[in-house]
Amino acid sequence: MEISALTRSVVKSSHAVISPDGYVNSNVPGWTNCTVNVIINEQMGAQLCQTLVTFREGGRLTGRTVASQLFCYVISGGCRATVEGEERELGAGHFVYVPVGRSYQFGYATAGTRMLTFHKVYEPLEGYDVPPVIFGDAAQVEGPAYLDDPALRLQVLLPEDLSFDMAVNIFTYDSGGHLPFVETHVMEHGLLYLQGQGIYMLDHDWYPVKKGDAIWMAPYCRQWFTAMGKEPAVYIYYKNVNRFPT
Ligand code: UGY
Ligand code: MN
Repeated sequence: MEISALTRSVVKSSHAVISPDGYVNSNVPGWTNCTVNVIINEQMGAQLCQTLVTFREGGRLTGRTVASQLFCYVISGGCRATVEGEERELGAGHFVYVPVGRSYQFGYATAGTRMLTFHKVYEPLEGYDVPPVIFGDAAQVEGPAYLDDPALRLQVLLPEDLSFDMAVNIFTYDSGGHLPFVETHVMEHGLLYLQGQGIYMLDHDWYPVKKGDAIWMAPYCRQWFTAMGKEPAVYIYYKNVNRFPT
């Protein structure tokens, strides 16, 4: 029999690794007939929120963004998104950016559809409008080599425009590919593995990680990753960007 007192999850002040074995569901008003796992949020010291939503038959997310903007990415399955009256069918790899002050609804999902969400309080920038609603498909986003290393490819899903204060990128590492140096930076990350496996170093603790795992990295958490195994390792991650350091 498996020992139920074991987990790979770790929560520290500078980082967290959350493996799915510890999930406990949350009820979110307006989000019905679905399982919601709040994986990262301010309770652990983060300044972003990251959730994983699994739709049941008739599942629906309905609401209006207020202080926080919302980024949704369909991991598997499909659903219909309506943002401020604009309607789109979404499949795996499709994403939607919902700026502040917009109504949204996600519904008509096939049972078992899984969606990742990132939420961040929007910081306006003088001279810039609030960004528009964006619908996209990761398969259509180019993935050039990262820092000239052909083993690493980076897809930037949101426009690199100062009106945005968050970025969401997909990072693909061929097996054996690794970050070229230990990053130490002011930006925060929330991250979910979409494929593969490898070893993440977070503040000099070493973690085996794989598809389904999530990571939170606080500002200045030292970070390095190498991919292992037979297929590329792929993660999607959030980063706060483009604002004056206070
Ligand atoms: O954008 C980044 O900071 C990225 N290179 N960090 C990471 O993957 N841990
Ligand atoms: Mn980084």
